[in-house]
Amino acid sequence: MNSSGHTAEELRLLSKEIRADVIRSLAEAGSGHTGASLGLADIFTCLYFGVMKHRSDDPGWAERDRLILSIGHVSPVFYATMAHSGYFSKEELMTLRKLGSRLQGHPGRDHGMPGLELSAGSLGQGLSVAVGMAMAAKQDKKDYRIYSIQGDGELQEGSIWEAAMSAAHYKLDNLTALVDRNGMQIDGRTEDVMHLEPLADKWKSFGWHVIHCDGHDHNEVFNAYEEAINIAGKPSVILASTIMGKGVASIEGDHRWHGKAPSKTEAKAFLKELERSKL
Ligand SMILES: Cc1ncc(C[n+]2csc(CCOP(=O)(O)OP(=O)(O)O)c2C)c(N)n1
Repeated sequence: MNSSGHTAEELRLLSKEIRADVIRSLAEAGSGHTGASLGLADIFTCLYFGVMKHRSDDPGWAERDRLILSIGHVSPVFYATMAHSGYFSKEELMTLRKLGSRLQGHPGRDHGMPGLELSAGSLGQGLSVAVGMAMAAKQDKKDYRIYSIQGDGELQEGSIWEAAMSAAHYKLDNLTALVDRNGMQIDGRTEDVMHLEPLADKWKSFGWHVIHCDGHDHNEVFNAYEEAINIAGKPSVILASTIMGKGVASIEGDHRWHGKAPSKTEAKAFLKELERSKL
């Protein structure tokens, strides 16, 4: 048992099932982003099944923690986790990217999806929104926390660093950002496209508390969030090492799966690989 109240085995199976739903829903949609969606399954499991205060039967609960998913393209893992949390049925996952569905390729509040804080897809905007929400919580003397998720390629957007600067200036210790440090972006390795290292030093120099974790180890992820919650006077960022495509060995670490969905035949093979994986 860990801080989530779930056993390690329960969390392991949950993340695996979320990955399977990511594969199934993407194959049904025929398009979408597979790589980082699979890579983020363990982190989403921890957020929705332990870290965040939220109520699937009351998505607008005023005291809820807010998740700002800046990288809207990983919607398949977001939706699959929300379905497992009870926000909507697992059957609805099969409407991903269909006309009229609440579950659009990039999450949109206009489509009526419950529990969605921000319409997202245009990279670089989420951290600024998270900063605004964290400031509002402080002004209103509310205890809820703000969690944001950034892609590592997304950090090449200048607006991220304006937001980082202001979060430190306003001492937003109710804000925890997480960077999905899979080392990949749409065109290849982040370090080849526009290098980010030394990444921890960059965040530290902007006044943030920096935490490292293995983004596929549930305990490490829980510990990282707990450390962040206990830091006073500054915002925290978790640099989570992940592997794009994690769980499907044949595509792990392959940036060509950043924005591609499996065909129905590939999906069958992926599900078998997932079943065989040591996850
Ligand atoms: C402002 C903006 N520019 C470009 C894109 C297109 N785009 C979508 S995802 C992506 C790569 C982002 O890399 P990263 O954040 O590392 O995500 P990952 O490859 O890990 O999924 C790009 C360039 C976008 N959505 N928004």
